[in-house]
Amino acid sequence: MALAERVVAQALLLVMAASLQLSHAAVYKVGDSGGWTSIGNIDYKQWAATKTFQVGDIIHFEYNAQYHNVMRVTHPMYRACNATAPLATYTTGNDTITITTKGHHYFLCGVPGHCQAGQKVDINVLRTSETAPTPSPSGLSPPPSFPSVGIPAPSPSKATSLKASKGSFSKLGLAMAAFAVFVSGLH
Ligand SMILES: [Cu+2]
Repeated sequence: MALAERVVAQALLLVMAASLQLSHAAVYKVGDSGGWTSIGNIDYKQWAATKTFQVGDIIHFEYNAQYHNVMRVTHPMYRACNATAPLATYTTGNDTITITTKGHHYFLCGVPGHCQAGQKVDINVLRTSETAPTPSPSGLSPPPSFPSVGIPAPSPSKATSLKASKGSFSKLGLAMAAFAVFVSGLH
């Protein structure tokens, strides 16, 4: 395969993998029907605790932009309700933020007193959470192998994870088939 074609094909595969990942994305409205507010003592810690956030998920902040805003801050700023130097500020009243990395994402309302009143949320994407497989930049890596020798009968949880992985592989296979068609079309 010529280098140019290889690059194009790999780029295409990456786009496909990304779109597969997007199809798994969920939209979470912060506070659910209560939205993003300092009134009513909404427990955003409790709200976040009931969710399993994953990379690619969309966090939706809905609020009256006259009275509130959204600021992404560091952990120390979050703990101290310090809104003086946010990493990012959102002010439309209808903000959607796509989570692109694992770990904690801290948000608070920068209006004085609101964070202290509880208008702050920690979106934690667990590092162990399952994500869609993505090809490595150097080409296709072989699928991870599962230990099959010397282990007792699979536990229900193991059976579930195997099933999920098979599903992901068949999707990847579909993408690869489409990519093969694309490459043969180049000739
Ligand atoms: Cu506020």
